[in-house]
This record gives sequence, structure tokens and C-alpha cells, in this order.
Amino acid sequence: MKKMIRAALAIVTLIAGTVMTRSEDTALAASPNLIVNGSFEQDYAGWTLWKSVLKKNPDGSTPDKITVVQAGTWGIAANGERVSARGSKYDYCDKTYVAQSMNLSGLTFHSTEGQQLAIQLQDGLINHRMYQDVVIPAGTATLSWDMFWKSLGTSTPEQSLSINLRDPGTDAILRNVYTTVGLSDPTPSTWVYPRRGERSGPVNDAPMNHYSYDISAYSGRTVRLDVYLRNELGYFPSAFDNFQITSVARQVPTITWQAIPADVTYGTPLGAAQLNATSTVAGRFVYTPAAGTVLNAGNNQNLHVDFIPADTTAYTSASMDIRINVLKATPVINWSKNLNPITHGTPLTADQLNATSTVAGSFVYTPGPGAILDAGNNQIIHAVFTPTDTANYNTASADAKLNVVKSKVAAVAPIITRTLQTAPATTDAPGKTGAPGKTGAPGKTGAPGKTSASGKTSASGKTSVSAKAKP
Ligand SMILES: [Ca+2]
Repeated sequence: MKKMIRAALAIVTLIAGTVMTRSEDTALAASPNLIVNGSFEQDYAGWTLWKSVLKKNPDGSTPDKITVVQAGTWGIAANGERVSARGSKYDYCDKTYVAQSMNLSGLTFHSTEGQQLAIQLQDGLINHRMYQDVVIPAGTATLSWDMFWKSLGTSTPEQSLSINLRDPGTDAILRNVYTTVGLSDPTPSTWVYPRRGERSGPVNDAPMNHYSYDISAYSGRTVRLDVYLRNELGYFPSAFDNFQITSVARQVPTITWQAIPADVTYGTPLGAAQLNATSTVAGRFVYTPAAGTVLNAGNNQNLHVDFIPADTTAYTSASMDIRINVLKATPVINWSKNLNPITHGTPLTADQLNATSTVAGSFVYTPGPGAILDAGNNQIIHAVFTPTDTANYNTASADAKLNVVKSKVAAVAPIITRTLQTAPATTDAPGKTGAPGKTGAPGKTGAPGKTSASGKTSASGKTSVSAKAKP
């Protein structure tokens, strides 16, 4: 009898599997389901089944699950199949046929994807799990499935069904996606989930409900999708089909930046006029170099921006580079356009050659310091400024006008010079050398009157000497 049932099951499975494969292909083409065999068309391929008794052994150790007394069945039902209370069902966890002991006359199950669905017929004090590890690529991710459950317990803690995302390494619960009662999960679902009895449909019918949950928070990692059934009471049937995790890859945001920013002059800090990238996606921009930076003069300098989207689940980061030209700055020269007049003969000094600049450097003037300009108005003095930082500054020049005026002091000066040159005539005054009482003895020469007359008529020294030689 058992062999016949097994054979019949095998045929059903084969037929169902054939039909389902086509359906799966269609589904895969339409939606990239990341779950292997999420609709149980290949029985439990891709899934790991597990069970364990709730209570510890008397010595505190966990009972070997292999030796656990059968208290529930991980079975597969065909669409529309009715599992009777006293029927036999193949248990894919223990790999044996198990007589069912539901307190109903039976349940009719409905697949929502393909021709098969998973059923769990709890009827004893035991935990059951069904899980598989799923690699979720970066992007947005959604977990959805169809489910039926029917608690026949009398108080909620004794029977519960939860669907979790777990860490494949530690098996720790990352996220409780769904639960019928509050397990001691760290992050209870925010779902308004049905309470006991709400899933009860028509007698002996197992209607499937659809569930969907955003699990984008776990994109980019591997998670363990886990169905966990806890039963400390009695009968607790459930059914599952069409598990799907779909992912939408992150998109690259579009960044727009003016391709060629206008040239700037050295000394201009980078600001909104240059660092003005935009995106159609919300996020923030990080520029290198940052705003406020003063670039050295030079062409084709790189400006880089990194864009960090606000929604890092749906969008990738992005970056962009553009070039900018920084022109040399021309130093500002501060110098009076009209210098204070000087008097002719006054050499140029720092009083006139006093241009300044806010930039370090040196001035060369033409004419330069010490030069004496001819008298005249509006004479041009030219200044050339050479900056110390020739990499970032141009040389610069400026002109100033200077009036050089004649003065009265300057006109008298030549006369003074000539007076000094005739000084001997002054010293050989006739009164001294030609004094008749001294050089000319009145009794001998008898011509004092000539000498005296000579000294009178001429102021020259020669005249006086001549008078001496005559005796
Ligand atoms: Ca199915």
C-alpha cells in the first residue's frame, strides 16, 4: 500500500514538475527571483529543512533531532490537493511517510504559483524551520510570498509562525519580517499581522494570502530567508508558495556640471560659480578641491566632484571631473597720478618714487632715483613692478606726472659764483699796496702823485705793482 502511494505521489510530482518548469521559466523571465525554487515546483530543492524538539533533555542537552519523535511534516501538496487527517504524507525533513493527525477532517491547499506548494502540518511539541541563503545584490529588494496558517491553539505564545532574515554565519535574526505572535526577536515587524483564527477560511479550506516586504536594507549582502514554526500546543497547519526576492539594481545618478567654467583670476576662491554640479537625484556633492580653495595660476586644472545620493539603496555614488583655467592676476599699483611739484635741481627720491602694491615685489622707475629733471610740467615718470610670485602675478606698470618748476634761488646762483672768482682784486685794494706813505718815499722819487693817481684810476693789482717797480 505504501509503495503504491509513493508511486502515485511520484507521478503527481513529475507531472506537476513538468508543468511548473514552464511556468517558472516565464516567471523568471518576467522577474529575476533570487530565491531558488521559491514556488516548490522542485519539492524542497534549494531549501534546508530542520526541526527540533522544544524541551531540553533532562541533563540540559539538546535532543538529537534525528531521534525526535515525529510531530510535524514538511510536505508538498499539489494544487487543490486535500490532505486528510488520517492520510499519509511524505515528510521531506525525515524522508519518510508520516501519518497525519490533524484534528480536522482534512485541508484543501491551493498553489499560487505553478502546481505545487509547501505545507507544514504541525501536530506536536516541536520547532520546524525551512530556510535558504540568498545573495541580494545592491539595489532595492523586495521579499514577497503567499501563505496560509491556522492556529488551533488556545493562547498565542504556544503557537507561532515567523519569517525572518538571518545572518548566514551566525544564524542570528537580522530582521523579523513577519510573525504571528511576538517572539523574542530584536526587531519586531511593524506589520499588522493577523491574529489567531483570522486566517481561518471556510472549513477544510486553506486560502492563501499575499505578503510583501521591503528588505532593501539588506541589499548587497547574503541573508538567510527563514520560515520558523514554533508549536508548544497541538495542531498548527500552514502552507507556503511563491517566495520571491526581487532586486532592482542601483542606478547611476546623472550629474550635470557646466562643462567649461569661466576662467578665473588668481586669488579668486572657488565658489558656487565654479562648484555648481547638479543631479536629478537628491544627494550631496563633495568637491576636490573644496570651496574656498585658491588655485595657482594655470590652465586645465582639475575640479572633481563626488556625488553621494540620499538614497544609497536605489542609487550608486557618482563622480565627475571638469577643467578650469586660472589666469595670472595683475597687481594693483598705488601711486599718485600727479606728484607734488619739485624745484628744478632737486634730484628724484623716494618722495616721488613711492609707488606701492599689495603684492610683494619690486619697482624700477624711469627716470630713477637721483635723476635731476629739467624744469617743465607734466613730466612722465614710469614705474615697472615685478612681482616676487611671477607664477601667479603679471608684471605691471604705472605712470605719474611731475612738474619741475624754476625757482628764484636758482637764477641768482651764477652771479654769486662770478663774484667769488674776482676775489684777488678785493684783497689787493689800492689803499693797501699803493699807499703813497709806505712804498713811495716822498723825498726820493718826488712822484708820489703819479703812484697815487695810478692807484686811483685803476682798481687792478697790476696797476699797483707797476707803481712799485717804477722807483
Ligand atoms: Ca508553487
